[in-house]
Amino acid sequence: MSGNTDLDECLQAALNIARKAGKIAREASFSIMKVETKASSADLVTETDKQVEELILSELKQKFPSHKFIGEECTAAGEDCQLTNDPTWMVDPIDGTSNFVHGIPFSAVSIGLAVDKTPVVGVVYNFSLDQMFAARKGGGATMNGAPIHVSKCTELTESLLLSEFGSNRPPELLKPKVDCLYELAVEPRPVHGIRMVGSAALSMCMVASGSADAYFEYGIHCWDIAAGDVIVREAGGVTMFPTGDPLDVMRRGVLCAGTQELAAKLAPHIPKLEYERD
Ligand code: LIP
Repeated sequence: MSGNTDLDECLQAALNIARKAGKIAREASFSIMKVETKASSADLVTETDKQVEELILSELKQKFPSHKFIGEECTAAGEDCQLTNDPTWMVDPIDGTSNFVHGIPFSAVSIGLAVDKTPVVGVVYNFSLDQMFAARKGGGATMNGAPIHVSKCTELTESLLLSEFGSNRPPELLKPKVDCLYELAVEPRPVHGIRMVGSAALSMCMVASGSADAYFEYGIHCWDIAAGDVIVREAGGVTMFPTGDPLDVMRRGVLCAGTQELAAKLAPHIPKLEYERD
């Protein structure tokens, strides 16, 4: 329980809805898509994003009528995006829409629930690979029902990192990100590697399951990271704002890592950027 919220009931509902939503997205991935752009020419949306979000929100609203809801596509269409202390669901119907559009099987339905502004339930479903990541506060994190754990890596020179440029790329935002990746990758003390996998939610799940050691990104939104936040923490990892400040899901940035030591070594390399809040 978290206050009056039954977290097991919420997790079970999120799992059922994510599976149903993922089936629709997986089937749509084999058809011709109508692709539109949103805030920039690299910020994509398809009919399936909208259809899947409608399904997820209507099912959640029916089951939890007293809760609040934030959805990526409703927000893009002008609906309010406000996080209060009330139980609030944050939904990204297809996180990794560019991958989805280009046929890369690495996109996910992401459903998170926050209470008192902190994520307490998270489900991330890679519907192409049929990988269901899930966690609730105090219950550990799982992938397809089996426990997952972060890596124990504490050294940048032994780490595999994930990051992204994001879809909004004016020179003043892109340049510091490119410079930061250069500094981390260049000899004589390079990291093992830096990958861009195209989905914030799945990047966080890769950290949670130990295949990546840390992930950071600016410009993402609360619906990209709410579910991943609780999954990483329940898998034993740490989450924060990229500067090392406590995580605020509305502040448009995240750094997560398997260990606090690695996060502390990585944070000073990341530029200090501030986006307009969600
Ligand atoms: C995506 C994020 C990704 C980011 C993209 C985009 P979407 O979410 O998961 O990390 O780099 O720009 O925001 O738009 O596919 O749901």
